[in-house]
Amino acid sequence: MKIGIVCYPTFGGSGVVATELAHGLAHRGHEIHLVSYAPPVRFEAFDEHIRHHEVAVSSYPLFRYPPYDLALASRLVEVAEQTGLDLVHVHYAIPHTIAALLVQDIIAPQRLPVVTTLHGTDITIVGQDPAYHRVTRYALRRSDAVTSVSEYLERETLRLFEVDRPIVVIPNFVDVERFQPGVETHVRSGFAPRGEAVLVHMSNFRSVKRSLKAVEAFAVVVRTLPACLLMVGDGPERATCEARARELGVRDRVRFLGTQTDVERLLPVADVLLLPSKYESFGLAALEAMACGVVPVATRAGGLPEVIRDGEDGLLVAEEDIDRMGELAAALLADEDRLSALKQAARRAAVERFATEKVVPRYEALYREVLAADER
Ligand code: GMT
Repeated sequence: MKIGIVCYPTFGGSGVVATELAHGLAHRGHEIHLVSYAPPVRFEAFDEHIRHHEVAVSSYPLFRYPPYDLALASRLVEVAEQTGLDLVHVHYAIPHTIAALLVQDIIAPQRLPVVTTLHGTDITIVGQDPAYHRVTRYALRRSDAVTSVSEYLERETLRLFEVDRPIVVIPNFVDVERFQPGVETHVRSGFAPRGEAVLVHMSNFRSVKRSLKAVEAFAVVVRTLPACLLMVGDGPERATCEARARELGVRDRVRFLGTQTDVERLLPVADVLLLPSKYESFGLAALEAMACGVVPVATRAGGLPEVIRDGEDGLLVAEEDIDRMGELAAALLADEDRLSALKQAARRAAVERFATEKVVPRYEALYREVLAADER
C-alpha cells in the first residue's frame, strides 16, 4: 500500500509512534510518505521505503497566525496526487484530520480515506477547549476510521464527544530489538560511581507529567538508600524541577540530561522509571522503559494500568500518593531478588504484548478494511 502518515515531528509520544509505525510498515514492504513540518525525531532517512515531505508554512504581514493546517493540506494534495496515496493516517486529531478531510474534497474524484489515531491530549485537553471542541468532534465523525491507543482513551472520547461510531483500540508498541536490557557499564558508573541505584524520569516536562513529583518521590527514596535520578527531556517545568531538587536537598543527586535522541542507550542504565503523571492515555515512556528491563513505578492514571500490571511488571500508586511512590520504589530497590524478577517481567510484558511485530499488523488489517469499505 502507499500510505501517507501525518504527525508532529517534535519530541512527544504521538510523533514517536507515527514514525515507528512508518518504519514498521516500510519494513513490511509498504511505500510510506511521512508528512510533517520537520523530519520527526525518530525518522531514519536512509530507509528507502520512506520519504519525508516537509510542510513549509509561509507567512504574510496580514497573518497574525500563519495557517499551518492549510499549508499541510496543500502539501498533502501534492503528495497524494504525485504518488497516488491509497490512504492517509493522521496522528493527533488537531489539526491533522481536518487538513486531511479538506484534501479529500480537493482531490476528488481521487479517493483518499482518512484514518485518525487519537493519542491523548488531542481529546482530553486540546479537544476540550471550546476553541477546538466542535472541529474535533467533526474530525472524529468524518474520519473513515478512528483508533485510540488505549481503552481508557476510547471511553474518554465516547464520553466527551458523544460520537456514535466505533473506535478501534490499537495499543502503542515498541521495537524490542532496539529497546533491550543491557547496561553499558561505563555509562552506568558515570552516573552512579559508587553503585547507587539509578532512577529515571522521562517526559516533556509539561504539567500533566507532574515531573516535580518525580523529584519529590526521589527525595523519599534517598532517605533510605543511595540513589541518583536522571531527568530526561525538556519542557516548561524543567527549571521548577531543578529548584525543587535544590529545596529538598537532593540537587547533587539529580542529573538533568535534556532532550536525548538515543534513549535506548540511556534507559537500560536505570533500575526504576518514575512516572507520576496526572494521566496518560498510554504512557509510551513506561513501555520503552519496560522493554529495557526498567521497572515502572507510576500513578494509576488513565491508560497506565493497561500497560503496567501492578505488582507483576511494575508498581502503581494513587495519583496523590507521592510519598508512597517513593517508599515503594525504595523498598523495591532494596530487595535485589524482587527487583530482578520485576525487571524480567517488565521486559517479558513488552515483548509478549507490545512488540512492533505484534501491533503493526493490526494497523495493516485496519487499512485493508478501510480500503475495502471505500470501494463498496
Ligand atoms: O504526553 C504528551 O502530552 C504528548 C502526547 C503526544 O501526543 O505526543 O502523548 C500522548 O501520546 C502518547 C503516544 O500515544 C502516549 O503514550 C501518552 O500517554 C499521551 N500523553 C497523554 O495522554 C498525556
